[in-house]
Amino acid sequence: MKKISILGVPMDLGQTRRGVDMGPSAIRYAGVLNRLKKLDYDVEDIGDIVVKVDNLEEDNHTTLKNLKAIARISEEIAHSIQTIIENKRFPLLFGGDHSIAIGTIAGISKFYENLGVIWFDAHGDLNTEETSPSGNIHGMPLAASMGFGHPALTGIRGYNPKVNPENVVIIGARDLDKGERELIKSKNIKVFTMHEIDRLGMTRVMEESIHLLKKRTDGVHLSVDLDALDPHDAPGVGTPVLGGISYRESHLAMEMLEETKLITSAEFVEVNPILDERNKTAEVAVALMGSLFGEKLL
Ligand code: 4U7
Ligand code: MN
Ligand code: MN
Ligand code: MN
Repeated sequence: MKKISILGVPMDLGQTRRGVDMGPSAIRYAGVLNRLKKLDYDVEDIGDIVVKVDNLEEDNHTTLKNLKAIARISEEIAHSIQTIIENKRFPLLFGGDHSIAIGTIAGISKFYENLGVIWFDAHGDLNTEETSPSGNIHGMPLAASMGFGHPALTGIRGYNPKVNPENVVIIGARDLDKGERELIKSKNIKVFTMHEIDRLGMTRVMEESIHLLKKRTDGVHLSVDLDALDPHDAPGVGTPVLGGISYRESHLAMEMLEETKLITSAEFVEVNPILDERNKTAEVAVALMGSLFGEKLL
């Protein structure tokens, strides 16, 4: 695909640290447009989804924070994505917290019989209302996309589930809650934890992930939470966890995905400029996009 549409989602309602809503600006400021144009893509920036909340009415029937607002914005994200794909363009989203993935995947999955998802993250994002220790919806988007969780989140666009657990690969996990571990086991979800990355090396982890998804899926969404990387390389995130994927390993992963042309949509989330060091994390995100879209040294 040679045509890319960029969509920003300045959403911070899925968690409680301020600043992640500035992620899309920080990523643009880090020069993403020129970087992709240099690679000969037809790139259009369609701007940001409006995340406007007049009064955050709390729903007394749930412990989920900002549920109604997130559900509404997810519908809008899904709608915008649908237009991008109908126009035969590659959707590239900038977050915002990871709850945006509920809307992204809801918009994408209608176009595929068997959508695959690669989820780079320190976390599983597999919580539900029952298992979540925090009530923060950014810890739930992968569960919701597979049909587990509150109906207001699983039912975006009126159908459910969006992804089959067999078509999901999580890479970089090192912080999972009890309920997430149980869901991984009961649904047999493929997870390459940091332990596997250390042991097998990123090359084999990516080869296995690609092999698994290639034979089963007709499209693959790439969801990159910048906290998958080690906080040393990506400090500007709300929920950093020590011992993550290195800058080089993450590039290798993007390069291998580029070689296979497997990826049909992508999002880069959880960049928080307020917690960052001189926009470093946004720059890392843009460098990763460079590799994902075919930047070569020679
Ligand atoms: B992110 C957490 F409890 N699991 O649910 C939760 F550790 O999108 C963290 O991956 C979730 O950054 C992190 O609140 C969500 C917590
Ligand atoms: Mn995370
Ligand atoms: Mn995440
Ligand atoms: Mn986070």
